[in-house]
Amino acid sequence: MSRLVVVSNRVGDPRKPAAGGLAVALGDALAQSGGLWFGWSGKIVEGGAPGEGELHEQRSGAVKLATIDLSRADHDAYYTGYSNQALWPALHYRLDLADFGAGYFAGYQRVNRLFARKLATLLRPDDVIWVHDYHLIPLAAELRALGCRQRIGFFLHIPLPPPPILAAIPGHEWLMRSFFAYDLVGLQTRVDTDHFARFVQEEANATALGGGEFEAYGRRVVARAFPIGIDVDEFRRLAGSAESRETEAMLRDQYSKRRLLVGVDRLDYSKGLPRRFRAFRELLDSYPENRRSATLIQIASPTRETVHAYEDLRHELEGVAGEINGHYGELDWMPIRYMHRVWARRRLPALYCLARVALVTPLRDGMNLVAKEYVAMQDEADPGVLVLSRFAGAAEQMREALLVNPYDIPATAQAIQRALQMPLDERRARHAALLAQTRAQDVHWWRRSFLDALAAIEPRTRDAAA
Ligand code: ADQ
Repeated sequence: MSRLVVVSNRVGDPRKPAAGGLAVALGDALAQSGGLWFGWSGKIVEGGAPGEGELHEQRSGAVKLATIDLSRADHDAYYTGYSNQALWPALHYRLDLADFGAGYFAGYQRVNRLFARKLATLLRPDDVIWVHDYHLIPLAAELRALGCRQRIGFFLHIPLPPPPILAAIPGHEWLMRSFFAYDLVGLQTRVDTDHFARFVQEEANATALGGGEFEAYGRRVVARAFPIGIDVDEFRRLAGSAESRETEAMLRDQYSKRRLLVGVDRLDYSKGLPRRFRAFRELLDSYPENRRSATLIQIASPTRETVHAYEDLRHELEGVAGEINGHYGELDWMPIRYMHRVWARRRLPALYCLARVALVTPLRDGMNLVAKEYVAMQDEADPGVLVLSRFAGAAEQMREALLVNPYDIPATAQAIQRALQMPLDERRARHAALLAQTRAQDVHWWRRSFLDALAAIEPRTRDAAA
């Protein structure tokens, strides 16, 4: 069995229960193969030399964790800059928010080169390497330049927009060429895969060889959709934790006379939070029977706070929530409970369990795992209803949710009302289909499908010339 090497910007410790979905998904596969997980340590060295960083190695059971520090200059250009101020907005269709600042691109290249240099010293010839997300698109090209011949796969967790948007990214030719150093490129949805196919054919004159394989720049790559999932049972087990039980008791006590709606997101402009709040206001306005009853609990945990767009969003959201609560609130009822703070993963199941409706209404999302977690936590005999944006990757699989266009605020309000009024039979039928889907294509299915597809690619097809 080949050793699995996972590379991602941040490294999770698979043995820690709070580690999160990716660590849960990859933990078993890493442990079975005595694998290696490589990435940034999370430490920023003030005044450190650009392109340099100390490597730390530690063990977590059978898994080796190798992490590297970043200098302040590298962190700001590679992570805050190019990854989160250029690629994140552009790949979420928000060119208006993208900042292709001077020095960002060079920093991105420099850190990818640094990762490759350090990682190459740890690799064995028959390793299988799996690189994750937009921070590391050029990593395989840098590894190939150092002579690495191992199988390398890449998975993009966020959307890939259509060709006209991709073509607006300065240096997009270089970025696209970088994908061809991989053997397999995994995307979240068929729509993303279609965008990839069109882009490489239109912009790089790639030849489609069938089965998702493309040839360009003298190399071949396979691009396919691998929609990521969750581990349903692992998530349900979290409900037994002390934190979850405590949260559930508190919610039952506080909200027994209310109908709870829930939103759980990182505070990010892609998640459509101001529009979600406006749709909720529209609900209270158009369907007054929900006043003194419907309560929206919105958790929006802080992220990337040094980026201006996030600060603007926070102010906007606080303004909208305050306005709605000021206008509709009563002494004994506040329409919106908005919490801008970090929430422990272990406390989420209780919130999902008690909510009659989940509002998952991003303007654009790679997948959105909150939608799947909500479905996993419903009581099958009396389940709640998922209101899901058609622009979340999850909408491709979760057809039995109430799909909405989050830009259409009255229609979203109408869908929320329908969710609140939905008869038990319909709720059960929709939920049963959603749960079966969430179980069938869970995170282990995702990992196996990707790694099987990577293993099935014949080495001779990598270089078109070979
Ligand atoms: P995210 O943008 O972080 O991830 P999402 O899939 O919604 O989006 O959440 C990932 C995990 O974070 C889930 O387990 C969720 O419970 C947790 N989470 C989100 N908000 C939280 C909060 N406020 N408090 C505590 N936990 C929270 C990126 C892409 C997504 C894609 C995932 C996985 O943007 O589109 O689904 O990667 O590929």
